[in-house]
Amino acid sequence: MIVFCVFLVLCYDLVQAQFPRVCVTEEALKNKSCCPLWTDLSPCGFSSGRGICRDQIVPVLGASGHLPQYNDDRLSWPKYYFNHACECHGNYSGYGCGDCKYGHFGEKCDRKITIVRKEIRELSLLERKRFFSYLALAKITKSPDFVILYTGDRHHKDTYRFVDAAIYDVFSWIHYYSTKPILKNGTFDDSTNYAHQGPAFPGWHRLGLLFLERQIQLMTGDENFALPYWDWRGEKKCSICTNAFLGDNDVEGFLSQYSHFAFWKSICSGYNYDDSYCLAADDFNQLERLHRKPGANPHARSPPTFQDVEDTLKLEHFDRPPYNRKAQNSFRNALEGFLNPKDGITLQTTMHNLVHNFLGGTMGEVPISSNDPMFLLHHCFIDKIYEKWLHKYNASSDVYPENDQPGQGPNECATPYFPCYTNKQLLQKSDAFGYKYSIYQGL
Ligand code: KOJ
Ligand code: ZN
Repeated sequence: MIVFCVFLVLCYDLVQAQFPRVCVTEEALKNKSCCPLWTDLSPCGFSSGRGICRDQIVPVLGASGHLPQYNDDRLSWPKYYFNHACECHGNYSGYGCGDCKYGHFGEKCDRKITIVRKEIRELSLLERKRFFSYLALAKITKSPDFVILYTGDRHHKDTYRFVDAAIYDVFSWIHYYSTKPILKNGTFDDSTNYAHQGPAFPGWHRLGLLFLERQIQLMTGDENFALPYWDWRGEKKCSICTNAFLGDNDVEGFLSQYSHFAFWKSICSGYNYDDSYCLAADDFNQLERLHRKPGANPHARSPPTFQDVEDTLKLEHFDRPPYNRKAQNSFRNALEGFLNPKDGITLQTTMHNLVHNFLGGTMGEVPISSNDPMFLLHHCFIDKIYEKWLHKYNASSDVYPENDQPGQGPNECATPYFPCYTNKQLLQKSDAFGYKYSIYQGL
């Protein structure tokens, strides 16, 4: 009993929130309010002109009329947890307006920097070593701002707990949490999720990369830090799966003991039950080491070709009905990899999905794939192709479609990011977020 009480007290202490740490105190959760005090002691830095605490932050629901039947805590994000949040003025941003918009720096957020994301083989030896060192640091540094949620029983909200996590693991958890099946009237629907199989896919992953890149900039003080990408076009095997880069693997698939990520463990791995959120979040011994088996999957022997990328970019419609994995003539569905980019008609595994399957192991398992830093390099390249498409068709927010996918409406918040970025807001060129891509091999 005493042990149990101590456990409860400890848990209580840990109840801080990806959830911003300061917004999951018992009081903040009870009031559903995330308007933290800035150093001037006013909520959202109101007295210093940084922002204001607003209610009714919950976005308009998507086109679907049947949404109220869902009882998923992520639906209409972040409504279940918060209905008061900061609205920041000018270039101020972040959950408490204490940070700057992406691409802006300085006390007043008036210094603009555009960083350049390069192909990993374009980095100098020093830049590459710095990248690996920053990742190592992000894997062992407790996130100062965010905590993660776990539970063994999603039906019972009183079992939900918030715990500390490393900066990299917060990023990884965000992807995990977005992919769990949707709870509808007490049963789980795994035909859809908040980050994939719909028009939110490119913008959702863009925001994830921005989030981690910014967290690393804040952790290191290196404002010029940019994530690298891996241009996998035309590769027959994985050229960066060497110990000087992302790591070799043994016959079982585990990363070589001489590689940078040899002893990384995957958060939320070990179990994948529908009714749990990251069951083993606080049990390090249950977690799997990273593994990969590039080229071993007979259905995914090699990554997409140069022509596949060209063909994907020829699809001019951002997305098409039914706005899911069955969509035809849809740039998004070809890029995500459910659609043959050449004919725009045949449903088959291509592009983004093919690279996940080609690498296999951790990268091939949707809920935990983000634990492998290969995810960053792969998704940066997917984001580069998305960026090419945005420029080619001079596209902006207004082409983001109304659709029925939960959490993927144009005015819904990308789930579970906080503060809110609407899905349509993430359909705009990368200069709005302070970064661009190097030209590499003609792309
Ligand atoms: C892992 C993912 C993903 C797709 C696949 C393969 O994260 O989005 O694996 O389909
Ligand atoms: Zn994903």
